Amino acid sequence: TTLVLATRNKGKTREIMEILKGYPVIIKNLDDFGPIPEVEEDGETFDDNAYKKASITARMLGFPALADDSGLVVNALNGAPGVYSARYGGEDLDDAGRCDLILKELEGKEDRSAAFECVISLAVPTGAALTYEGRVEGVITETKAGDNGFGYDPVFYYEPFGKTFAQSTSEEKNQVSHRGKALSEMAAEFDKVLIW
Ligand code: ITT
Repeated sequence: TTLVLATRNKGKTREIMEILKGYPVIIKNLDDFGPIPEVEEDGETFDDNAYKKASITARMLGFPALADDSGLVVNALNGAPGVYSARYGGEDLDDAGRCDLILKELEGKEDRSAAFECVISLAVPTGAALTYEGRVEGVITETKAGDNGFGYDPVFYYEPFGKTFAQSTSEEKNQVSHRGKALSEMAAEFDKVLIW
């Protein structure tokens, strides 16, 4: 079975490939198909965006497609950046800039609890899809720490590890992460997935 990863995010791609290593699928990336139009992410939930990315890609390319929509949910910020995690603070900020913005917005706030959430949508070319979800809770640090991972990992402190996700190895992170959980749920019913 061929599976197209419907993402342009390199950090996600790396983690998804690592997690699915050993499963009987041939993974293709969007870049393998040459120039194709961007899918506009205008949904209000992770679910909407994941389904949209997976189903449009599967229809367009004629292969099953897997999309990941995910983000950081900060309680003291009423759930922000949430579905806007990738572009929070505007197009000019990079990952480090977005981490700094979160730290600034949490200055003086007592509640630093947060979670990463992930919805994986697996769609076939007809548009039918299966959905898997994962969530992991953590605490926003006072300063950035660590160089591994991507996105908000340097400010996401995972208490059971006693360090941030950016200070963890990818094996450690994948064991407990929102993405790791959603994908292992998918892997648990891979037989169903494979007959598609
Ligand atoms: P695609 O839509 O092409 O997959 P994207 O980066 O636009 O890429 P999202 O809209 O799902 O994807 O945005 C998710 C953002 O949430 C991502 O850019 C990170 O900033 C953040 N994020 C998600 N998972 C993360 C993780 O495991 N560690 C750190 N940050 C994460």
